[in-house]
Amino acid sequence: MSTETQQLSDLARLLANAKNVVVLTGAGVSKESGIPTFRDSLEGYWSRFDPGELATPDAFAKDPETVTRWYDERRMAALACEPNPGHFALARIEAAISERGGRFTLLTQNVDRLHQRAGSQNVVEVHGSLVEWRCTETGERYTDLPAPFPSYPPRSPMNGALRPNVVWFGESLPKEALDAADDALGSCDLYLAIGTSGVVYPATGFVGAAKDAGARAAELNMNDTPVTHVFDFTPRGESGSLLPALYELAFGQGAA
Ligand code: BJW
Repeated sequence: MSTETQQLSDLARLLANAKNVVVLTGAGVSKESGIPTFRDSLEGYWSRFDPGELATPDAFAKDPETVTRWYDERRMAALACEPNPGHFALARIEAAISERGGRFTLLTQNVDRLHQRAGSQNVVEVHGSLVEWRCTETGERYTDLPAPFPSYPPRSPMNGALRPNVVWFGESLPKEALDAADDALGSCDLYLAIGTSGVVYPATGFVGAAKDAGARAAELNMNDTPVTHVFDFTPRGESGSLLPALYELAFGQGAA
């Protein structure tokens, strides 16, 4: 058995018996649905912009038109994409764990809602959602909005400028999301970080909280990251292949 296969089957054995599983997903999980990762070079018109510079309150204050156009293009692209086998496998893993009375929490940094569309139930959007926009004057949130918007920045019915309800650099994560993450991580016994580069705080610190609670931790990614050394298991590959294989090994017919 190769080291890679051995890692996945050791991890599957832990998953099959875990009582409180916490998963953190990043852009790599949606890549096979056709959504570029955050740090990929984008194509076409948007290749002239650095996403790290557009995802800031300053960028929105200086050039709301460009920022909201970028988010609107991404919103429409996300709505046109479908969940991939990695999203569906996570939903099946949650169902299998819930069925036997375990706890499963999916913390996602992704703003595309593909986990929910794949059937995941307990999803915490730590960086918000592209589908939801909020009024910069009243804070009111809107989801049923025209796609594309007729003008940039889009306007609320009361004519306030709308911004995407996502978390930009320098902004705090939503308190309810941080509380839900803390609560799940505090008693977690297995933690999986999937398709994330591990460079953005505070999400990259979640593995530390899980390990403090005594959890084993796995990083599923195509590549090593700056935090790889913290993890006990590091299977390498595309999440759209690794996750269905992990589900089969843990819960499928002939599972260990
Ligand atoms: C595959 C795959 C496949 C590919 N299968 N794998 C200095 C030091 C420390 C911290 C800071 C600092 N200066 C500022 C900070 C704080 C800052 C931060 O972390 N900055 C770092 C960049 C240094 N964080 C914040 O500001 C956060 N707020 C906060 O901390 O508040 C308090 C505070 C404020 C200020 C100062 C100090 C404290 C908020 C962070 C919000 C992040 N927002 C974004 C944009 C969301 C909206 C949008 O989508 O536009 O969230 S940034 C972007 O990065 C996005 C992502 O969710 C996030 C993480 O990216 P992710 O998901 O990991 O994607 P990639 O592209 O990086 O990686 C993809 C991975 O997948 C790769 O590893 C591939 O190998 C892999 N992959 N295909 C499996 N098929």
